[in-house]
Amino acid sequence: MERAGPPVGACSAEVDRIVLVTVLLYDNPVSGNCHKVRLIFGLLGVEFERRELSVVDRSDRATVLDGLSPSLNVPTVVLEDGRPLAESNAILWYFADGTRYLPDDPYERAQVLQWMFFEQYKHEPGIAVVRFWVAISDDPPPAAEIEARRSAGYAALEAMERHLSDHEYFVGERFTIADIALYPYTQVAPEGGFDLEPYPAVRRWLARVAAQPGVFPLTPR
Ligand SMILES: N[C@@H](CCC(=O)N[C@@H](CS)C(=O)NCC(=O)O)C(=O)O
Repeated sequence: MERAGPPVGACSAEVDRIVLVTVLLYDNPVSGNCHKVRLIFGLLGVEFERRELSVVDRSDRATVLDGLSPSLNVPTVVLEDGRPLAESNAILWYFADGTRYLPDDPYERAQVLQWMFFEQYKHEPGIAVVRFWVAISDDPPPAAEIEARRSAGYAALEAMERHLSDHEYFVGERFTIADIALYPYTQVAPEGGFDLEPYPAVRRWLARVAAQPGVFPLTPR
C-alpha cells in the first residue's frame, strides 16, 4: 500500500546517509513498467513512498537517479536499507522471490525469465513504445517508424496468442510475475492503436489477470 504522510527518510547528525523507513519508488503514473511495480507492491502489501518523475521532460533524470539506476529510468526503487534497484522485471523478481508469485521449481523460474525477457525484447519495444509515441509523446517519429514498431508489437501479440490458446497463464497455469510483467502494456495496447479483437486468448487472459484480487488497471490515457 502506498503510505500517505510525511516525506520518506530519517536523517540524523550521527549518520552520513539517509535511512529510509519504507521503500521509495521513483514512479510515473502512465508508465506500464512502473505499474508492474505498483502491482506487486499492492499484491504483497509492501508499503512505499513514491516520487514522480516525468517521462516527457527528462531533464532532471541525471540529478535524481544517478547512482540509483544505470539507465536513469523509472521505475527505480530504493530499499529500506538504502540499496537501489532499477529495471521493472528485476524489481518484480526481488520482491516476488519466496512468494506465491514466483515459483520455486528451477524450470518454472527459468520459464518466468523466458517470458520476462520476451516482454523486454519483443513486447515492450513494440507495444509500449508505439503507445508512448502516439498517446504520450509531444515529439513522435515519422509514421513509417511508428508502423514498423507496430508490426513488431503485433508479432508479440501473436506469440502471446499462440501460448495462451492452450494455457491460462504464462507459467505453471497460475498467476505469476510473468503475467504481471506482460499485463500493463497489453492492457493499454489499444491506446497505441492496437486492435485486440483478433486475439481472443489474449483478451481472455487480460480478463483473468484483471480478476485477480488486488490487481488494478493502468489508468487509461
Ligand atoms: N527496461 C526498463 C525500461 C524502463 C523505461 O523505459 N522507463 C521509461 C518510462 S516507462 C523511462 O524512464 N523513460 C525515460 C528515458 O528513457 O529516458 C524497465 O523495464 O524498467
